[in-house]
Amino acid sequence: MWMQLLNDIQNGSQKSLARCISLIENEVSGYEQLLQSLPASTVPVIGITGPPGAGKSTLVDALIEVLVQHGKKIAVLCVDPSSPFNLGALLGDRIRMSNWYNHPNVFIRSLATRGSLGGLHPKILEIADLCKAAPVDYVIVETVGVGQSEIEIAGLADATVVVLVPEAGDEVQTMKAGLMEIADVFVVNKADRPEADLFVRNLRLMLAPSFKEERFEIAIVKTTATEKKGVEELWNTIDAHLHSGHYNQRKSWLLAEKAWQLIQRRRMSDLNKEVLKKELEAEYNSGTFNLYRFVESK
Ligand SMILES: Nc1nc2c(ncn2[C@@H]2O[C@H](COP(=O)(O)OP(=O)(O)OP(=O)(O)O)[C@@H](O)[C@H]2O)c(=O)[nH]1
Ligand SMILES: [Mg+2]
Repeated sequence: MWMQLLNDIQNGSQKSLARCISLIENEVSGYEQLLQSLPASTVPVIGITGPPGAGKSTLVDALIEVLVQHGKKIAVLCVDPSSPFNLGALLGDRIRMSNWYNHPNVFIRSLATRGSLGGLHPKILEIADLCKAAPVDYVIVETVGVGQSEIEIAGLADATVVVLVPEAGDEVQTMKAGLMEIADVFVVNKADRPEADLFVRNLRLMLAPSFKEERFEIAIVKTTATEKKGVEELWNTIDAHLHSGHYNQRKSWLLAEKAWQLIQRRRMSDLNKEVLKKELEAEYNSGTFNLYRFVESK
């Protein structure tokens, strides 16, 4: 089943891709072998992040249009932190909001974080890797920038786009350093608001010190996503970043972290607390019980 699925995905079946993502999310037996069979891929991942309501989804929709016009194929993953206020029905609405849901060159999938603490999504790396096996030119991952997720998106993405809005004027000074540090490209969306130009100037001033650290220059692009303004320029900026040859150090960290988790999981896989309890009980009654020798024997 799995190899057939992978084959279908590689041949462009969106249905198989959708099915396979669900199987991975649910850790259906065999998914690990499938992941091991994935060929190496250089499909770039573009991360779009920023505060809630900044216009990320509207912008992604507009970006898709630009890419489709350029003849590109794209997979889009939207990660929504699940909370009691953000139920499945709402997720459904978000998907339906997109004009591109039924386009043959566009695959869109919404993923709920299912309450995993802080992180983006427990299987985001696996799912992004799977999407990269499909015949797509880019994988776009939209995520709300909150806490831990910033580090993950920055490691996952070959280009990280941080979307801000002019209202955040005061907020920007105190904004979580996290979002500022990960940006390869800044977008000031809702540029139809009068404060936009001032905000861009302030942002530029704020970013100035980082030039001294010989960091490559971080681009700032103004967009009005609802009117699709600035979106072509945004794409050119992202594309330029992808071609800049800038190596994303964060990727190594994310991969190391993930490898660490997977190795830990594999090494622990034969350990079962029920069994441990029984073994401990047996030893405990032997009269020579020592917890630390017991652990050493494992
Ligand atoms: N005025 C104006 N409104 C915008 C613009 N872009 C998006 N919006 C509006 O902002 C609201 C939020 O847009 P979304 O695209 O859902 O924002 P988001 O960042 O994806 O939101 P979350 O996924 O909930 O974090 C919507 O009502 C959009 O119509 C813009 O350029 N100008
Ligand atoms: Mg959104």
